[in-house]
Amino acid sequence: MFKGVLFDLDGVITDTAEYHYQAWKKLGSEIGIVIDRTFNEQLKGVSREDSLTRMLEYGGKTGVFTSEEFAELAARKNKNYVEMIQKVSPNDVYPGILELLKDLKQAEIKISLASASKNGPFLLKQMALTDYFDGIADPAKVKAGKPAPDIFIEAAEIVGLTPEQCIGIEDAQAGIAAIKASGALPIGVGQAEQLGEDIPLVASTKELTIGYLKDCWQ
Ligand code: B16
Ligand code: MG
Repeated sequence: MFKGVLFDLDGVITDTAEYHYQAWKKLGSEIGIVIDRTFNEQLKGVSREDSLTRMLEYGGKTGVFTSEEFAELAARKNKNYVEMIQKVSPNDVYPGILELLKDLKQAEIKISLASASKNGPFLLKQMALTDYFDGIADPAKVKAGKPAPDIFIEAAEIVGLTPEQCIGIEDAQAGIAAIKASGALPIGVGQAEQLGEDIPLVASTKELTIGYLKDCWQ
């Protein structure tokens, strides 16, 4: 049996992925870069700075901004995003997630957060989920962001496990790649088009029951 579950946050526990998209879109419109949802798939799970780098590349503006301006743009996006997430509440937890957390706790399976977001602890607090988590990996501490495995390795280690003993749950291409590279068993939330045909996928978090996780493990 698996001994831990490593959770992505944005797009798995709640729909902040939409706020990230809106905040990047707004920043893009201020600097003359138009992004759409297809491009946004590439930003999911990717750190703030790496997302900005990708967006500048996409808009043909690589090298246009100094490092100070780059930092200002990243901070501006985050300011908008942080304003949007003030209203996040327990009502915003995706269907099935609270039941899953309760069932995992009852089964004494470790619960750890493997989010690239520096706003993760704030969001868990807003949704009243902090107490369910045995560990929260700090994305500022890991060397390389998703698709590198580092954050999933860290999330397993802080709860005393190896990734091989864990299931990782993700909604993003970069995140699934990171789980695979870590050695944990991936489960994707989303479509095969984005996440691939080779892993178990659920269309909705409602399907993420402890029974489903056990089936995937076997
Ligand atoms: P922040 P996850 C990721 O969270 C988001 O998917 C990604 O869009 C965002 O850029 C990244 O966190 C960094 O977030 O700017 O709040 O530090 O999906 O890994 O939970
Ligand atoms: Mg995500």
